[in-house]
Amino acid sequence: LGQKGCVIWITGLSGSGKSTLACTLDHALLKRGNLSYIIDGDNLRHGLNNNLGFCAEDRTENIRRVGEVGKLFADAGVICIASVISPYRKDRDACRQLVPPGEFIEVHMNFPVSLCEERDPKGLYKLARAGKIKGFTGVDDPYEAPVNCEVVMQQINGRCPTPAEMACQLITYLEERKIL
Ligand code: GGZ
Repeated sequence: LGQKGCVIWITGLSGSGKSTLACTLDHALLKRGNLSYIIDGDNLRHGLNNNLGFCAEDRTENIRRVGEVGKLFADAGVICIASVISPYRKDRDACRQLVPPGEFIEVHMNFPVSLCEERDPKGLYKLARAGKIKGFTGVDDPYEAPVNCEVVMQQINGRCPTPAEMACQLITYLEERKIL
């Protein structure tokens, strides 16, 4: 395959662009002949994790399962792109411990909640502000930002990088680390 299995763990608020980046990266990898697979919080919650909600215990269990599935893909030599809010640091760190050193690449979508709320692609912030969704991350539920993650995505001179630019940055990172 010309690649090493790994887990690219994209963490950040709802509306921060995780899924879009995952999709763009997935396509870019496919185009260069690599094998990748996206596990998305939203998708897994319809199947494997359909018994879980959004209380702290359920989020922790959701992330544990995503981490274990990611480990299986990485073991199989696949570049697994996990796209989940994963709001708790200890849960992300536990997932990191599941794979060999260097094979867990944590990517923080570090965009202000105000920006994510402006985008509000599914209207969920609106519902959360209106009190119709309780315990919404970034509104009335915590998000613990990574402290020492591999890659941080953020605004530069007030401008957000495009999904293509971010995917490109990640591919360069993977090439430098000899994963690609
Ligand atoms: C956060 C919520 C909530 C609450 C529903 N808090 O933007 P989306 O819609 O498509 O992605 C969010 C998704 C989050 O699922 P995760 O599995 O990534 O969450 S976690 O890592 O915390 O387990 C959002 C939607 O589910 N959603 N209710 N209360 N996001």
